[in-house]
Amino acid sequence: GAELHPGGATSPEAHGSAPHSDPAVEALRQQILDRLIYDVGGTPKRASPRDWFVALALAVRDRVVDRWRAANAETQQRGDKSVCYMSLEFLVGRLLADSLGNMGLRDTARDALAALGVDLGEILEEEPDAALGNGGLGRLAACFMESMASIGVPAYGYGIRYENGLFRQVITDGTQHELPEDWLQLGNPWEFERANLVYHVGFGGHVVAENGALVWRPGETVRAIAYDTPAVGWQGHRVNTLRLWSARASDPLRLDAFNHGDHLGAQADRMKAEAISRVLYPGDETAAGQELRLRQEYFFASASLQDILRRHLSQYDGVANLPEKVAVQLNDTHPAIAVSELMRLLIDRHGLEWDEAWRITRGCFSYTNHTLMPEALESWAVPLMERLLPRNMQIIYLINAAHLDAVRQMGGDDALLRSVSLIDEGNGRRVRMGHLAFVGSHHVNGVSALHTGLMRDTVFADLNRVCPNRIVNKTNGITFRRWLLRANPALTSLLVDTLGEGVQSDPELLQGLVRFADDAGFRDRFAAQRRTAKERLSHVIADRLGLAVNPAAMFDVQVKRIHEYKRQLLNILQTVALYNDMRAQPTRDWAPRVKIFAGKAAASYHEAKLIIRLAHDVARVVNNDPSLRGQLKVAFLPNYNVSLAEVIMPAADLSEQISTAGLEASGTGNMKLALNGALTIGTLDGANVEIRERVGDENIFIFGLTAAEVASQKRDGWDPRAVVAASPALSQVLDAVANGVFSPEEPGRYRGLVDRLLNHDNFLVTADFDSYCRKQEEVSARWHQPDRWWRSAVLNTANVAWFSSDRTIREYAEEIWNVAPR
Ligand code: T68
Repeated sequence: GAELHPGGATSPEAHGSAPHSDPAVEALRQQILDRLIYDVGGTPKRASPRDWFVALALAVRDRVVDRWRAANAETQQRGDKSVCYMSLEFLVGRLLADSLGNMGLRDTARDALAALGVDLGEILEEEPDAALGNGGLGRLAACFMESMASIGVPAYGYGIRYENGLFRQVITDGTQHELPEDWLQLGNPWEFERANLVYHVGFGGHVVAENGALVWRPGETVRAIAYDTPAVGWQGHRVNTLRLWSARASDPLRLDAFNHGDHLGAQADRMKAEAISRVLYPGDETAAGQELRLRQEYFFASASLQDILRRHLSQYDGVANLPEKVAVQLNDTHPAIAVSELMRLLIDRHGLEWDEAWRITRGCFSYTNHTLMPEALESWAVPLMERLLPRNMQIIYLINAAHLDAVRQMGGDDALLRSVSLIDEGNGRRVRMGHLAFVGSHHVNGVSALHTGLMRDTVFADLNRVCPNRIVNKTNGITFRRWLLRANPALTSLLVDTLGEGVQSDPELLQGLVRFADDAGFRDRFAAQRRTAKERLSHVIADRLGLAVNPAAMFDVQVKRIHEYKRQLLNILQTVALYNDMRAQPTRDWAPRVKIFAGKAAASYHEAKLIIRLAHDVARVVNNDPSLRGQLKVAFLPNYNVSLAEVIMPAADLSEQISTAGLEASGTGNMKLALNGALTIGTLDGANVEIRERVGDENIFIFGLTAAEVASQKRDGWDPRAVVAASPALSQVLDAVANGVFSPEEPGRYRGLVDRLLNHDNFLVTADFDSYCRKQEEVSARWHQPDRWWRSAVLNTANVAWFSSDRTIREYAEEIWNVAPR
């Protein structure tokens, strides 16, 4: 029936079952057909694009599983040490293109589907994004999983299988609305439910003394069920496991209540238990302050540690050698409760003495810090911890007592003791999770050189004195397989033609491009490949926004979570200034620009949501002003996620990395953009500093206050009003915004926003404004000299190989985990 063909990916005549002449293609074609018929329950004639997606994914998964079993068997048999990467977020995105690419099956799959009358490109679009993360922290975990498999580090990723990932962002009249993300609605072909891998996680209740030992009697028990997804490395050499926990109630139903007619009440306990894995906490850089969040953290930390101990004891006689066999990385403090939980399991369940348990615990853990912003440093109220996790709270007190004793032995005074204590006595009593993670780990790392330095000098300065040499730097990286080879096939083919196939496996070969930077012919080819990507993005902008943009214009891109410290506002204000200038001098030879924004704001973050609104209000005015003759366009693309990023990164000419110096721990979008040939305009913040070192000062646009200058300006006090008064351009921009030029239907909409800038300006937007605008003029001038522009672009791609997450993982493996990649 024609009505069963809504997607139209297939043409009914083309389901020929004639064998393909290439045996590899034929084998896959047959496998896809089998999966379609026996697993999806479809027929080629009636299959929807979604059905084909599932059939292909299952066919690919079969092949992955063979490698997976082999890798696990080998690790077990050799007794190799493995890494357990504990993270509340894994922002993996889509998996089909990644698996095909890493398994070397892309062309085979394309041909096998073509033989079935189906277009691979269309099928790839059927896969929903696994949006199990907020932003950089979650995406980093996903890149690390891919790199660990690629370079042969045996690893498990441990996290939560959220039924609803990060919310779907819908913009109506410039306002963000959050809708639930339902990625599992149609099932998930990648995962295996492990019904036999179930652990019990307790909450509440009491600690009682029994036969001289303390025993925790939880008031409530939730079951954690494992779902495994294979993480395929480059060329399929190794396949690791992403193990995500789903929460199930111990008693699904109170049958007596149900039979008495209380149908909802009978399920209340179940709803409460299962809420743990219902939604990803959509907070970015803000403390949660929510009991459910703490339940999530403990739930996955406990289940993961029970799993690690079970696996270890199935192979070894005891736990004494655990640190030689397992390295547990805490991705931020979200899993930090694992420190006291491992102590609890070792002492209460496995009968160890305190000192031995502590030796093992500290031998296993290491902790990555991703932010120094005070409001983002996690802490939990002591009364909440006592109620929800009474035994863990006791253990935390004991850890703290030993820790403070040691500090006293070193001659620490009261101020030092207060500052390094796991309990903050200043704001009610709260457990400092960063301190717990720090004290319980053998290494603590920052994610860029600048950030690590600031850790040592500011937030962790006292702990660093007490535990010297524990803090190390591990500058972030990205997987080039996804962010170059897959996202940018056009540029990749040019790189392969120029540098050879090897560049796909060894990013250091990108260095070979340096000598082509002065080759005009090569620069033209480089620009031409990027033009392909820009046309693709132009289509997306036209489709989603109904906005026509000129692919020959400079694509000026800022894509990331919306946050005041990331200063999308600075970018928007500069856009307004440029708009004013263009209107004042309509005949000048302006560098045509498309300002592209994308990003989500936390649902309760009013200031961030207002910034989204302002971007839309400015876009409406600018995009509809005929006097600009199309020289400036503003596009805010809704619902930024990994797959949208894969379209944007290859198409950007200018990468905006303009956070207040000292506040962006690293950034990873900056690396993706530079790798694809965008020039960066940025502050000396996070990894921008290291990008500059590699691409060279003349190929990056640095502006603004340094982290040290920001700190001293804040310390000395400053007056944003004086700064504004001294800048005619900024005064004009702020007047326009404050007086409703962009919001005539509600002239006061941005009064508060402008007042905040004039009175506080916590993120130094006004302080950096003039310096930013001057730098943007340099950017425009460079754009007018295409030879120079494309030379710089080529040198960006050529010089950022170091930001491969393979490099980052090798450093972790050698300096923190003590595991040998194979
Ligand atoms: C990011 N952090 C950093 N946090 O902001 C970024 N936070 O500089 C860095 O490159 C990246 O981590 C990787 O190191 C985040 O993304 C969160 O998403 C987050 C989520 C929940 C609570 C707090």
